Amino acid sequence: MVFKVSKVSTTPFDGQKPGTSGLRKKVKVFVQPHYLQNFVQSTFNALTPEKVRGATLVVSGDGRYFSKDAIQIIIKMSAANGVRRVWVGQNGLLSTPAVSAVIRERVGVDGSKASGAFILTASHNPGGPNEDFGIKYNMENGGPAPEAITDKIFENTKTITEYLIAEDLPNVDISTTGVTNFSGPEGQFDVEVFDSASDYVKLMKSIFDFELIRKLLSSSKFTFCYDALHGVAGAYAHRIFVEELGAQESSLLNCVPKEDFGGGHPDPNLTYAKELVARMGLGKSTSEVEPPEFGAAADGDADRNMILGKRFFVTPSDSVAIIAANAVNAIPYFASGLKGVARSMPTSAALDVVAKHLNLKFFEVPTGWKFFGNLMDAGFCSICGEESFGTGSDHIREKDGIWAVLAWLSILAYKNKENLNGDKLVTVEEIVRQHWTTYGRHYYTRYDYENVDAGAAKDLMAYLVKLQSSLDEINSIVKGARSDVSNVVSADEFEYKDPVDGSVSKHQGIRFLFEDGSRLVFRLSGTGSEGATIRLYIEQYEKDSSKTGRDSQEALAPLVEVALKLSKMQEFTGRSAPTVIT
Ligand code: VG1
Ligand code: CO
Repeated sequence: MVFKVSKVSTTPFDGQKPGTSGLRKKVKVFVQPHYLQNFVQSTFNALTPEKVRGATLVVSGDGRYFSKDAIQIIIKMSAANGVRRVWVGQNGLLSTPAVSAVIRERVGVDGSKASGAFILTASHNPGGPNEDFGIKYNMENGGPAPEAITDKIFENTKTITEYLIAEDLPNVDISTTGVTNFSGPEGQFDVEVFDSASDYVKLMKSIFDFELIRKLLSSSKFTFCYDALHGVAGAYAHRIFVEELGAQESSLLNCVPKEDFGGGHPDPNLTYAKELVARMGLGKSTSEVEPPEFGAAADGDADRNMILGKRFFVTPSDSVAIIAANAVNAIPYFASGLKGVARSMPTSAALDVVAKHLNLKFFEVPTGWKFFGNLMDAGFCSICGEESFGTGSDHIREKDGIWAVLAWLSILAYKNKENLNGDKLVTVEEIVRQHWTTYGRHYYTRYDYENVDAGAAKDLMAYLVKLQSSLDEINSIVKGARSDVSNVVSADEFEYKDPVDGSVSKHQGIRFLFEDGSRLVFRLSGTGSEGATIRLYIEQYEKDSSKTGRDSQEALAPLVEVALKLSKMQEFTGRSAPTVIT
């Protein structure tokens, strides 16, 4: 039977603008007739024809509610748009980093290679019928579509009048691996369902010394815990940590992927990863049981990571700096040296200090992983990170949660190489404190005001931009709030010119830079699905090694006070406290 291609008339929906990482909306919005279809067709129309006709596309995601229906719709639309084959991870599951790896590495039995992917995820946002769904398109290099493409997609969504779909194509069983062949008016169309983990596991084994990590994990002195928060990381955790590296089954928490993430918020931070935080001895209740030496968590689509030691939290900004400082020795993939390092603007300058010490190329880009891709493709950057629990390298073009855990395990394994039978292992905390002693410490915190009235958030930002025209006025507010805080020496909106393609991204965050190197940054989130989220990033550098051991909220209290006064946070938002502090 030859499937038929139908042209379906449609009208545009408002607000289909991809944010920091794709289009994210409530499921209720996505299930409206034509809503997903409009976005998918607008994406096809934004690509050059050879990236669609005859192409191989990957479609999968973090398994959240509505994914299974969305996959069938995208398969039917791909068939109708002349795509040659669609690759789907078993049960529709592929982590965001695994999608990137599949695009870059996987070769089909007939030699085919993928040229792009629809990733179905809203990442760290909750899932379920009343929660969020999301979709984003990744390109041939395995990275998120750049702004030139996402802008085009958005323009197309505003004028769309019809989409193509093969309505009579039967649903494909995505629960079992194998190839299903179909015949269309223009020839063959195949759907291949494949194992979600194999390509990714193979890539990890080519990067890290699994033997060395295995020795660490099998040492009786080392204890480990990994929390997937019911996200897609669970589809990889057992294979990698238990089967490959010999960790105990009991080290895995919440590693069964669920459509609603067990009703939780799959965001690996101190607020939402409650169970792990308690197990690691960081919660308020002190448990009888000795916490593990090392703990980590992932977000819904497994591109984020949180790293914890026993009763110790590693800030993501420190984490990327520490990985960069140790990579050449501890990780075989980097043995011949780093090409350079990069961070997003609001991420602390801990990485800058390492780059300087090691004489590495260094880049500061706007928030969002898409900005790292060009640097990596051009060979300028090996390791990069964001303060928002994102860390990764040029092995793919997405941040990579499990990679970050393996990087930390590699550092621990390397530092304890000669020590596995000794008295005591070198701990996560010791590695971090040693790093601060060598490089100084960047005290860092982020305040999130979630679901604030969108108009109020806009007004607050506009007020700050206006305030930036007068340093005198700024400093009189600063000094009025706290006389012990240094002067603001520059205030601007971050603007980035891509050194590879020259493209310019404006309005990427409002910065206040202080004489002593402290920074305050304000920006609006681009990943929320309702209202607005204001993010306030606060950072202070301490070089004196006798002062690097303070509690960070205490050390930052004066700057926090200044930030709240400067922005009139409570006045604009009505909030006396943030929703989340990290
Ligand atoms: C947030 C983070 C940003 C990250 C983005 C996507 O964006 O701040 O650093 O790249 O999420 O991460 P925003 O615009 O809300 O601040 V993920 O794991 O949600 O794909
Ligand atoms: Co994510």
